[in-house]
Amino acid sequence: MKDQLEAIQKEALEKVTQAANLKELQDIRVSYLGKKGSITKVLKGMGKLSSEERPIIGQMANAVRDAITTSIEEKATSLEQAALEKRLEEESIDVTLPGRPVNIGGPHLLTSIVEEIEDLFIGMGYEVKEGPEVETDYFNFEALNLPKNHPARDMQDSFYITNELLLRTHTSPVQARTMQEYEGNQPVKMICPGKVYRRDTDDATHSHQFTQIEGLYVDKNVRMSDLKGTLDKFAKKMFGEERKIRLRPSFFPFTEPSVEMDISCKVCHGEGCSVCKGTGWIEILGGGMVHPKVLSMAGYDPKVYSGFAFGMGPERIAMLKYGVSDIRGFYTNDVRFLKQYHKA
Ligand code: 2NL
Repeated sequence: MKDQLEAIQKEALEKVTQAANLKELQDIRVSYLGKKGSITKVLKGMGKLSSEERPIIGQMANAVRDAITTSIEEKATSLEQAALEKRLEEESIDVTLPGRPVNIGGPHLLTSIVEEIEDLFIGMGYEVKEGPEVETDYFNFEALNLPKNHPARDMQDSFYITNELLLRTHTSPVQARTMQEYEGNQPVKMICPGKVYRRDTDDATHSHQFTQIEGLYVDKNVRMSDLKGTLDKFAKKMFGEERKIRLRPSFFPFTEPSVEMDISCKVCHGEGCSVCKGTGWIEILGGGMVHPKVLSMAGYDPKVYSGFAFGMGPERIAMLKYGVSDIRGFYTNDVRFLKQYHKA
């Protein structure tokens, strides 16, 4: 029996050494240590032994069982370790692999320009106001000294919705609304950026929908020199301190007198070149002193209050500042165009 146990131990330990996986190891456990296993069989035969032999063989059988159990456990641990290492090897992440590029958007050129202009005027104490794009005939025309039958009110030039409603043709109605809201007894210092609409055929310099920023300053003792100083500051901040401005007489129904403002050409500094078409100057906006009728219609007494107003097209400002040659670039949104103007 002693020989038998030794043989079982030797055989079992060899098999454990050779076991390739946990399943095989489990089979070995069952065939040696299980209820019908080799060791159990030996122990069942112990009844035939003498009382002297029985404890010796019993002790030996226990020792063999312990040795096999220990070797199975050790082998199991090493198989599990090997399996884990294999998995870690297979599932390892290559941290040197380049990442997939993420496309980050940025503000549209028109948005940037509008915000830049807003910031300049906010810095001079103006508030930024917005209003409806669908306007009444009254605020879009009547309140701005454009009475019915005025040539600038040609049905052909505006998008009418009904007889009384249209898509605003300028942002001035926002200012007319604000003056009315302030009831003629407090100063107004505001700019109003927004979309405007005109019936026009789109080309490189015209669009049926574009952007306007208008400014209005109404108070006691507001003079033309205030307009000139304000616009000079604006032009220098926007285009460079070396730029000069000039005002030319013009006409708008809502201002009197009316002016158009030019800035000196940055290419030739006023000498005349192809950029400024030989004049040395580039037109950038229009303005003037608010017409007394516009003030009185809004409830301001023109004998007490005076004001200046101006209007500009941010697309034109951006085109001049960045050399954009086609206004449609702002609306077609080709990312190759837009990307050139993303600030870091
Ligand atoms: C231009 C010229 C201008 C105004 C806009 C205005 C508004 C009120 C009263 C008086 Cl409420 N005037 N706005 C005045 C003169 C010119 O815009 O060429 N814009 C692109």
